[in-house]
Amino acid sequence: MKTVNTAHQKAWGYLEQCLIDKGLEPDLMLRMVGQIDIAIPSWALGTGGTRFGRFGCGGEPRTLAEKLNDVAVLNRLTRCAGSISLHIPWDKPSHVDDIRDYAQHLGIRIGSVNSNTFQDLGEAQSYKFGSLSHVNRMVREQAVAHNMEVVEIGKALGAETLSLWLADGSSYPGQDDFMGRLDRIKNSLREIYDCLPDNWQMLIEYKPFEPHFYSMCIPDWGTAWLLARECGPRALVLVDLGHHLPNTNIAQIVATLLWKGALGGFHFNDSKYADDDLTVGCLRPYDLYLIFCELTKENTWSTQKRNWMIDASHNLKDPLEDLIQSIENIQIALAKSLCLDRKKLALAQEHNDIALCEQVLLDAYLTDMRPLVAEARLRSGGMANPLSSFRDERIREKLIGERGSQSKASGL
Ligand SMILES: [Mn+2]
Repeated sequence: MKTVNTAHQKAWGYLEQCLIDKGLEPDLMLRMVGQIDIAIPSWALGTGGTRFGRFGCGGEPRTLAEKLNDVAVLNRLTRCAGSISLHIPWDKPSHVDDIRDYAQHLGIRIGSVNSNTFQDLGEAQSYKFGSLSHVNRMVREQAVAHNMEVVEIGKALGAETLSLWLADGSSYPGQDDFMGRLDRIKNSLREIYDCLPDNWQMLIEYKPFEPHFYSMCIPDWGTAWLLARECGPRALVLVDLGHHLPNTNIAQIVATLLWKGALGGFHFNDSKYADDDLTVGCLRPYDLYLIFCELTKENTWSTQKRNWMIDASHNLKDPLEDLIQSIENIQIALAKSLCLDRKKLALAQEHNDIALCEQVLLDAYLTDMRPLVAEARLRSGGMANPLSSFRDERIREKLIGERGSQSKASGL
């Protein structure tokens, strides 16, 4: 342990001096990196699966209380995972007060509550052909009522954000009427929005494909923003990194949404082909960095309430290890973006000096910011290397001992 600390002190001392020499403020950077609050979704705490199968890792949380325990472990190690996002009804608590008190006891907040109208769970009306945009009024009413129930549960738990992703769409041309569907979805969203408490936000998530392949009701950020505008100022757009067609320039989308004050939050993950839900930054760390360069531009970072969340599915890796890696990669991308010499970049842009523009971006990107991320964590009481600590403390083995090797939470 002593060697690790000495090595860290050396690396941090060197980096700190480099940052000062560049005219940056290491203390401010430490605060910004240390204070990012990344919500953990309840559904990412257990092993996910594919349409072919699921291979559990054991010791997975079986109840909402156990999910809270797992988030508390992540937060103890990283000090920036202090909230959990819930999916209703998967996480519908039988005793709301108990869960609220237990979360408080663990120092965990309820980040956002997510409604579920993409599967039938015993309701009177089926969501097979849609929910908030369904042609049948009774289905729409059921879906609206479900969202209102989610808000009620969220209120009781202290949440302040409703996240909506709709599976509504069509797989064949002519199956549905585009404009009629937009009208119906707008009316349903308005009904939900009008019932939100004043301090709540409604986040509208988009996705161009899946489960439908001809059209999705809310396929892109533009449609999400148009619908949000129909509702009111507390309706905003949620960007899920995996919800884009391959090679989409997400940094540009983020900039456009920031320009309009329309960005409500993020679902972080990474992907090779589609909505692969892989570890954040495992494949395209440079793209993630470019997104953070937009997010941390002057006057936009920290001026708005943001909902940062990891939305990933862990099929092969230990879910907690995967989440630790995702958190680390988000913090590294953030830290790198804070190294960007924006004055130099602006000047190079003014002169159309493309090579220099790219060089300035790369200078920041290629700076090894891991010592700063570790230092930020140490200063807030976390671990320099959370993944090593997770393994050294044999946390998974202990969880398997407590919960068994076959445990699996509902809805995962
Ligand atoms: Mn998502």
